[in-house]
Amino acid sequence: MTQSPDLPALDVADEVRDALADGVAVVSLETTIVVHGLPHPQNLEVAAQCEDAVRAAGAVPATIGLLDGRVVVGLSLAELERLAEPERASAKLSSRDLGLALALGRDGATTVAGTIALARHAGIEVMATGGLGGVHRDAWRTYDESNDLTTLSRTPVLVVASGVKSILDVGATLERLDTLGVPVVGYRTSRFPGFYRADSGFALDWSVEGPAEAAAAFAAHRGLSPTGMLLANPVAAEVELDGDLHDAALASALALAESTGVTGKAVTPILLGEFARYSAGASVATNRALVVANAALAGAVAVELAALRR
Ligand code: PSU
Ligand code: MN
Repeated sequence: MTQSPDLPALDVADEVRDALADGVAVVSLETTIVVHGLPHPQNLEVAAQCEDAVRAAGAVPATIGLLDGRVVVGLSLAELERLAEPERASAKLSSRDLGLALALGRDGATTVAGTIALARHAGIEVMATGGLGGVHRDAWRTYDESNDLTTLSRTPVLVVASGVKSILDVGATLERLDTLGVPVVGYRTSRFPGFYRADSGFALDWSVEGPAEAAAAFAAHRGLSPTGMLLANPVAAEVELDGDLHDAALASALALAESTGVTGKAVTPILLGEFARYSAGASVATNRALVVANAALAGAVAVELAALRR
């Protein structure tokens, strides 16, 4: 096989490389949630719990980020801790930023878009996260729509997420995914999950009842389309954020973003931070639980996908 001379060298951890060579299931994990999405030290605890959940399902975790001028696929927890050090000021890297950050030797955490772009190069077909980026509420004016959507539309990776956060325009996000040809499949639900809440208020056309069905759906989709797929896994009822608390925290976060006038990639971290502050950490507890559950589900689906290939 001839490789493009411009294809960046990926620093793939031995365990991940062996798994890929042997057809063992691998799940990629993003790092923006660790570096820019969750407060310290819960961020590192969650990262470790996600890796454990992937392993418990029988798959190998591959946490992705740029560290010391290398694209690392399979960061160790020690490396992840370094990446998250505040002094390092690791950048938030979407797919368009990867080449620049690599060439200029920057450190960076990858978003869903950045992670799936690199996962695809590494040959990893499943990724887990908390929430997908989406269309922001004022996108009609700001054009602020996450690159997660367009990158998912041209990257054949299955993303497991609990929908998108209510800080976004959920309906517009679903419409954009439709336009982009990305299937959205509920996991044991016909309602689109609302991240902190199990039901965002929007219905889904498709649902699957287990990991084997999810794997079969993605395998069939991939044979017919170049896009990725979103497997939408609702947060468990026991850890859902209270409905009234959710609505009040949302109002406060939106007001803060409006009054500070932030734009671009700083918007999502500001909204998430205010949500956590307002809910006195309740939103962080919910966030933790759902991310780990998504890693477990991604592991189970990756195992089924690996079995289909054999
Ligand atoms: N949604 C969350 N938590 C997060 C993110 C999204 O609930 O941490 C992160 C993810 O890494 C996602 C990124 O890919 O934010 C989207 O950022 P932007 O809207 O700037 O594309
Ligand atoms: Mn944006």
